Amino acid sequence: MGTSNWTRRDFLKVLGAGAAALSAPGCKAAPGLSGGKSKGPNIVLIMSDDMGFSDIGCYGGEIDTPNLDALAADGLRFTQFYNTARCCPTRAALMTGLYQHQAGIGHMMGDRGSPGYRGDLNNRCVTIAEVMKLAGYGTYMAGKWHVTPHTKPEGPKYNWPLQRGFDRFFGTIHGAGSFYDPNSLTLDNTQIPRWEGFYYTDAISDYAAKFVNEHKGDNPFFMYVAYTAAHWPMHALEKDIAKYKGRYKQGWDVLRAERHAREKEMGLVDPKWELTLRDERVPAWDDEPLKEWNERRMEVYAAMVDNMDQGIGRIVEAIRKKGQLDNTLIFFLQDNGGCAEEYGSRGAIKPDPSKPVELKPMRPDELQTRMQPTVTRDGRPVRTGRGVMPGPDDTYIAYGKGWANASNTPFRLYKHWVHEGGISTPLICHWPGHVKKPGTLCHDPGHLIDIMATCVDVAGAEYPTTYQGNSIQPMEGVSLSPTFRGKPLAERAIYWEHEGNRAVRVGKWKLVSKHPGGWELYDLEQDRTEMHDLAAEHPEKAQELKPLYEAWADRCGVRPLPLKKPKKS
Ligand SMILES: [Ca+2]
Repeated sequence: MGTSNWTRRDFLKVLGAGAAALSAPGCKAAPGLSGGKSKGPNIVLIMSDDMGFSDIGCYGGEIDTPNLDALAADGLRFTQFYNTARCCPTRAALMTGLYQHQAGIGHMMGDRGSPGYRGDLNNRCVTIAEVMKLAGYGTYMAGKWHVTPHTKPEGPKYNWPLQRGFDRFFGTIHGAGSFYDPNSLTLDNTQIPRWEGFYYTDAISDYAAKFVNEHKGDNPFFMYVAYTAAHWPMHALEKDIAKYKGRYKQGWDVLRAERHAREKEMGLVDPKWELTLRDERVPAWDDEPLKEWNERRMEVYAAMVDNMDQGIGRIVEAIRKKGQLDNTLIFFLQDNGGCAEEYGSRGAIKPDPSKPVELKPMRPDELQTRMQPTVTRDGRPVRTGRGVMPGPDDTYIAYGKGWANASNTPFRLYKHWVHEGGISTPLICHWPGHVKKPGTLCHDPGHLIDIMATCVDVAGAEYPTTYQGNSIQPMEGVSLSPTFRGKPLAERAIYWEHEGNRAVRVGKWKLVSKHPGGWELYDLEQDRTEMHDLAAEHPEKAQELKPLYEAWADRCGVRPLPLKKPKKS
């Protein structure tokens, strides 16, 4: 790995170098804002897709993320921040400050026949962009939207970013696609074809930096940057993959052990929490027959994250060049845990490489409509299957369970489930002068719903009770700003439901169920890796938490499985 002798000192050195870079001479505090209604800071909310708790450097990963590490060194890192375990629900909760069912997106983009599961943002919620716009902010978005089923070029567009509070938008309406040729690629309200040399992660970074550069006036801006890295397919540029060649030779078992050691060293996880066992469906690395293929899958994954970090560096640089870095609150988080879906990576290689296929190339101006293209622009077949070496545009596969298991070190389960591996995310908060002790950790539990509350708080914005004639549900979260000053958050209950997987956490206690199983109870202070179910030992605690969950589920429109099938409209 070349990282086994990584010490705390090495990490601090990296962080220190980054911090120095960020606060280089010439980077003076921004002048006070004048003009716009809000005197609040700029807010940049960056989220990545399908990554585990331990992937980035400042959370124990070996992937090079110097720009995120620098933000962490100068900011605050949460060790117990939570998402909803899945793409669409996370985006719905993040954007609205409500639980996803309250915003209409309890599952994915299909209509499951009840208000909590319409698969489309409802009109009883507002987005952060809508609230910030009311406060006088410029509002920009680059990246993946994924909170409406209407992804076609001609709409309907009532729930596209420009209709939900953003002044400018570049990105994709749909939730997944090729990084070289994504479907539903959109500029403002118009779908566009990809251009020559296109790579989606770079395009998101460049548009975000461009929006920073083009922002005019004295009013602050809110920008949402939603990367699709490192969601499948494993697509990365050769220059970025080259850096990771051979880095995963020792396999997922060693990787998990190394990441766990660094997490303990950095104080991110408690040494008394046992490292979870390897997923029983994953072979020991020594027994894995396709080592070269598996190494390549992880090399590409790492390269995708690396490229995103480079782009975050360019966005931060654009803000710094404007003299606005000290006046900008930057968040970084991830939308769900590492993804064990073996998308495109099972079975024989298709189409069969030994049998030539004749495919029609796509016109340069043709809109891409397929999540998984069958053909590259120049007419080569896009291949899936076990053994396809990922990276280039004619492949479409996932990185697989073994690496997802390592991404989620030291926790259990994955994207979809609400055990800690599915819902735990890094949260970095960077705001010079306001985060009082740079480089520190906050161990208070927090949730996506808190981002809206924090934005409203720091911007001095008003969260509306009615919007465009509709009455708006009160926000569910709390402002995280006390934690910037080293103050604790008040204890409260936090809830999850996704695909019948359920949980409630109050303080150190978490009651959790993996559908269709029963309730398990964990003391997260002693055992955050959920290795020792205390439901039988502490039935009174389980009995205390169960009605809390049920009351929440009832209040927020959560329905038990099976949900109805999507209806044809
Ligand atoms: Ca995701």
